[in-house]
Amino acid sequence: MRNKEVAEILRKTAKLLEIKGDNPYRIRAYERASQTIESLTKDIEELAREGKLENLPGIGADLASKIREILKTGTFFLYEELKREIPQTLLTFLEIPGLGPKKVKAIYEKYGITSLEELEKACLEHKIARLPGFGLKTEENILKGIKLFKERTGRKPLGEVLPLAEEIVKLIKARAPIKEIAIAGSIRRMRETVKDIDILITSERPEEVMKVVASLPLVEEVIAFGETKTSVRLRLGIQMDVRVVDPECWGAALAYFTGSKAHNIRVRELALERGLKINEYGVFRGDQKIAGKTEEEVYSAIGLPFIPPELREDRGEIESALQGKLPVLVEYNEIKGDGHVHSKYSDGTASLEEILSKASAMGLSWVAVCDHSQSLKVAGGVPVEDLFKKKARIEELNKRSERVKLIFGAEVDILSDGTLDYPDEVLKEIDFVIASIHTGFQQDERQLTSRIVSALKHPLVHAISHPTGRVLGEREAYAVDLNQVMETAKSYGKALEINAYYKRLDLNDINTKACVERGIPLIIGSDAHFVDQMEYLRYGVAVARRGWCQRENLLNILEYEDFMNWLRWVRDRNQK
Ligand code: DGT
Ligand code: CA
Ligand code: ZN
Repeated sequence: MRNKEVAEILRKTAKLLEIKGDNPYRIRAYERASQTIESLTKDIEELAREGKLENLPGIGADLASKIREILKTGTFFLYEELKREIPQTLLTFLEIPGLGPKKVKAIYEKYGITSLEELEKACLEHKIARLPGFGLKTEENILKGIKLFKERTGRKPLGEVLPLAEEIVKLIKARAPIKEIAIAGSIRRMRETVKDIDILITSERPEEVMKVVASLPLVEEVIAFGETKTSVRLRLGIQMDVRVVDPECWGAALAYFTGSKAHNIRVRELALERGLKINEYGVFRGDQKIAGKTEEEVYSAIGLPFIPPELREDRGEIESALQGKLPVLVEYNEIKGDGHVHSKYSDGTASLEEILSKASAMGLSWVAVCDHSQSLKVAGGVPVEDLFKKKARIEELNKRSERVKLIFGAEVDILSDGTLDYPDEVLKEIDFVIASIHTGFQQDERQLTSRIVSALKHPLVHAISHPTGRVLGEREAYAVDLNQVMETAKSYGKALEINAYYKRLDLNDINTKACVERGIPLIIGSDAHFVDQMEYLRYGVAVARRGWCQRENLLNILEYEDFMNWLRWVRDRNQK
């Protein structure tokens, strides 16, 4: 049944036409068709095959042919055209109480606002109230609407939820009679965003445990209370499901509730092929339970090695596991350096000394201090004179610091014409040059791609930072042909960054995997602007692992001297 899919496209078409200010009859026609199809109990594909689409109420020859086009191609001409004309993100604005299509259109046309965050900001700055037909009251309503909408729909970034989940685990451990406890679900898989917190526990006194859970200080509301499962709503606006399971089933439950669903389905199919049954209680041959206590035992009963949670997305891990070719993923504690940190020299808050001591506390051996370049005034871009002061200071500090070294780096802006924001004589004095785009996002794909490609080809550049520019929940990736970027990086031996700031995670897991497959070197950078943000490195490692990264793919595992050698080697190779 593809009814939902078809209804959804027609509904979005109606909305986009509304924002555009199109003919109301046409808009209504798409809306009605969408509702009709949504409420159908018959399969739309079948109706189309039987030539009966035209019999549906409100669907004439014209709409019927469009529906056939959707069924054939997954989309249709008008919808594609509208999507090119109007940013699709505006559709979410219509879901906000207090915002109709006319208002959305006015806001977009006046300020070019396309994300909820920008809209929120504009309201707080009272820019919206100033628009004709708006006013302070409307603005206030929009703000309320945004808040509700976020609570209703939002997946939350891992970087916000994981620390909370860990805090909760600590509290439960301290207060309740538990034996084992683990975070499962998408958090255990380290997915970039998560819907809820899934926690598994074993205990001999489940009721006591659940009472502790229900009365945790972070709990806003108990949705369901039971000895085996309790669900609560946390103050952050996120749900948490806690399950107490039998220790004999611990491994099976952990595997089941870690998911992903797609991975579980493949594992279950494999079990069936082998005459076994698997569920959250164990692996069974007929009525006999043959595994369940540990995850290793569960996987092994089905003929699989243990598969790291970060890989469990049905992206080829089952096939690789069956062939004995699972990657040996880079480990969280193998990271020796941070490839991208900002200091007081640009818009960071930390002094070089503070960065050194944080790195030391984290057990790192090097940190590349990559401040913004001169023309990025909003981010305190470093003028050339100060660059050399910074260089001298780093050399001085490095002499005194045995275990941890700073690397003199820069995050150099790629200007709109593809040239770099420092002259070559300056660039060649900088040990580590990462280049990135901070302005001119609106350019088309050809221009943006060629900017990045020329930066990659520049002999003094080592890496591209946050290659797609996306910011979770705030900004979509800019239009860039990543394939071409990767090809260029590959042929010039340059690295691409996994920016570990939890709202960026750019490259993401899928693009990281594409780089790994092509043998492109990767470098994780926390992009910290406060020293504590260096701890975001773990989210970068998570992306690396989800992208099948092994030691050989990642520059951060190198010792300081080896990394410095790589930096020189890249320049030597490109200057010949
Ligand atoms: P989320 O919460 O959307 O960020 O992602 P998950 O993966 O944590 O999803 P969630 O919380 O709905 O369910 C947790 C795990 O439970 C999921 O990864 C796999 C398992 N699970 C849930 N529903 C099903 C199902 O219908 N079939 C199978 N095989 N597994 C399921
Ligand atoms: Ca979940
Ligand atoms: Zn940066």
